[in-house]
Amino acid sequence: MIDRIENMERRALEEIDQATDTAALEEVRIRYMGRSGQLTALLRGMGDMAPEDRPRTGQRVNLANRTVTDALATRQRALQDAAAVVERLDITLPGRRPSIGRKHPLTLIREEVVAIFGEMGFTVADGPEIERDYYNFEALNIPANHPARDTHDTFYMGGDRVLRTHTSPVQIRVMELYPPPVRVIAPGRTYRHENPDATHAFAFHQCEGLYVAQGVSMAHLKGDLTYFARRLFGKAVKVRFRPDFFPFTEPSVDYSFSCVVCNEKGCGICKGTGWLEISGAGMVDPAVFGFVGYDSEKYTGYAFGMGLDRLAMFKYGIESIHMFLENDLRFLSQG
Ligand code: FA5
Repeated sequence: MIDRIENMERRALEEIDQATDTAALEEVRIRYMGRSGQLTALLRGMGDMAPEDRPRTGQRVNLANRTVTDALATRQRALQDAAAVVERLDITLPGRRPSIGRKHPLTLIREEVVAIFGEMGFTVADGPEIERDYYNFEALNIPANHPARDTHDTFYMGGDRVLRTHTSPVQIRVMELYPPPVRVIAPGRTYRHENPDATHAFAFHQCEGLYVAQGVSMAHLKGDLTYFARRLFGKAVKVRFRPDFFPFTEPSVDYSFSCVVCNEKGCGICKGTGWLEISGAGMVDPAVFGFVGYDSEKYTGYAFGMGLDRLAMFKYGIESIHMFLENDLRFLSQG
């Protein structure tokens, strides 16, 4: 009798294991545990058994009953979970492409500017965004009481630290470190207390340029910056140099491009003027050479500081400078 029970239990467990869906499992349950199931019949037959056999056989039947009931429940859960996964995993759906992102327009323009000046022999220099007053102002010939400080109001960080208002302090740092000749550009972020409009932001980007050697003249400055404009925008772009003033250059100019977006007809980007101011520039003031110990009788140099955001606006036809730092993916994923 015990053998019969054990065989039946083994068969039941095997069939439970082989059931591949809940309907097949239900059939197994009915076969063994249903009203006329094989195990049910055994349980029922206990009463007809000889009294001396009843305890042992009864125990074994009860054990088989529990084992099969548990196995049925476990298999039922496993089959239901598997069915749920299959429902969730629709293999007919097209795959999802991972988003790998793309370069920010300011990164693109910086790389292009670095490449063009690189061809012209300029290497890249760097300086801190939290700058000392001395480098941002004093050594650039802007003493504490100079009116030029008004247009360069900034965030004062305590002590003599300021958020740099332009990339020009990198000029001083480079000249302190290296004797002439030097030929560097220095792209980076700059800050000013500014009334924001379409072309002015309180955090923006400049690229400084500095070329000091014997015999550098205004003709080099104009030639190199004209070449740069044509490399970036093609031969059609015109450049304009107008007299300007910076305490650290003499003479000084402002450097503008004819608007390639509207062909000088006037648009939102050039504010209807047909021109876009890109950069300040000029011949390095001998007073600046005095701060870094360069001999101004022997060496001359030109410097410029161009707005990278303005260049990118121009190049990609972007109407507001503020889009660069808003991190709107609809803007950043174009192009
Ligand atoms: C300067 O910052 C000088 N350091 C440039 C310079 C360097 C002159 C070396 C001579 C020699 P300016 O304030 O004009 O100059 O700024 C230079 C350029 O930075 C501007 O032509 C413009 O393109 C950009 N710029 C200035 N202020 C902002 C601003 N708030 N938002 C966006 N771009 C700006």
